Amino acid sequence: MSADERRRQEDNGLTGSDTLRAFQTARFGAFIHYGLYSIIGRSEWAMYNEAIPASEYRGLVDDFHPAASAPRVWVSLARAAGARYCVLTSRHHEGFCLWDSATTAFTSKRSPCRRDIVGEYTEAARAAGLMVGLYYSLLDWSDPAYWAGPRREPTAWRTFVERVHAQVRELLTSYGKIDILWYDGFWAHDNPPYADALDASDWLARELNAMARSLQPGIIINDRSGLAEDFGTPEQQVIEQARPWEACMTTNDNWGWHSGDRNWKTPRQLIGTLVHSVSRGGNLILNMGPRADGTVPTPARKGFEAVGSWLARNGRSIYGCGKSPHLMREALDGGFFCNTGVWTAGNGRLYYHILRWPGERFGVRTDGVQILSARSLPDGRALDVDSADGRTVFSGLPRRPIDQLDSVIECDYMAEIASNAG
Ligand code: FHN
Repeated sequence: MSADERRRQEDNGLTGSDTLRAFQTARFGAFIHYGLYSIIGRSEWAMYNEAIPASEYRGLVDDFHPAASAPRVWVSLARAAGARYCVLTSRHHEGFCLWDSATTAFTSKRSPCRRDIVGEYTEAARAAGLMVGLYYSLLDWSDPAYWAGPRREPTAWRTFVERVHAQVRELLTSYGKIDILWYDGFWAHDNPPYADALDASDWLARELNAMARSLQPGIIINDRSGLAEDFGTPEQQVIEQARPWEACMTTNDNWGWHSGDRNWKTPRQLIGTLVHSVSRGGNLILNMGPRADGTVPTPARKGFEAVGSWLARNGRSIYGCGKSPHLMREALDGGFFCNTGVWTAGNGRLYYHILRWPGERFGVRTDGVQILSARSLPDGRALDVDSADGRTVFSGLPRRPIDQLDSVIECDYMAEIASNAG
């Protein structure tokens, strides 16, 4: 990474390794929850929620037939949505491995389709120029040692954890450069998900992550192995953290395919969540839960495409942007209850995201900055600006919204030197 690029990122408040900066610059990713549970079609928790015995659940392997193009379709949808990275569930809580693991026969490669889905996915993602992420569930409902736990069956637990380490090693040595390791499921079975029975030492997480970093020096790791590592992962809500973070969100109410779940988020909700995440200095990873054959449900696909067409017009107000160091209050007030909009900041500019159309002229509090000039995106049409003493009035806007979902005003500004007269 060039010194200029580094300096520009520092100006944008980005810190850490090159991958962490690229992750923060990317701001938007796609999550893919796919496994045997997609065959049942009652979410990724069907095995647990329906108390399906592992022996019976294994039978689903015979029905595992993803369409030949499935991983490429997921990746191209992520790309069309404007996502800059993606994360696939290589193994979810059911324990089924979507790669050619030598540690178990419970894999896609040993299923009738004989396919290495992780291999196909990482190849497609890299070819599409996306950062490559792998989700890995530490817990495994198909293994009795997980249910027994380390206190009752210490020997079986050790073998269980050894296999976890061996599988992570396979994922990080067989598929080229992996940028993001997204752990999940580090809790004990008896009171998921608020596990206090297990901690990082039960998973030998320190050793595991040291191994991951030695195998993949540029990798970034999330906070779900019992250790904080590189970034936080608030789930299903936008919660700001004082370090790099990424909100993870479903497109309906489930991560894995659920044929009865029609509670699809609207494009406005999806873009609103993205903008709110960035206005508070975080990322958003949006999930798709493909069906058994790997196809993506139409409402989810349309949601991703709507975000993509909005980003195609307004991307520079998101990529490389974050929280305004000046206009924090707006960001704080900006929750879903903001009156007109929220600010993002980056690349030396401020971006006002109008989420509720105010009409041809409106004001906004701008303590600490003076807006020098402004234009609407994507057409670059100049707007009239009157900015002084912490108040900015924009005028010359059209009567109707420029964009139904989020109209962006790009601003050049000057930070006012706080006078210590007060
Ligand atoms: O139990 C999982 C769930 O199935 C899904 O994978 C989410 C994604 O962040 N994580 C866990 C719930 O916190």
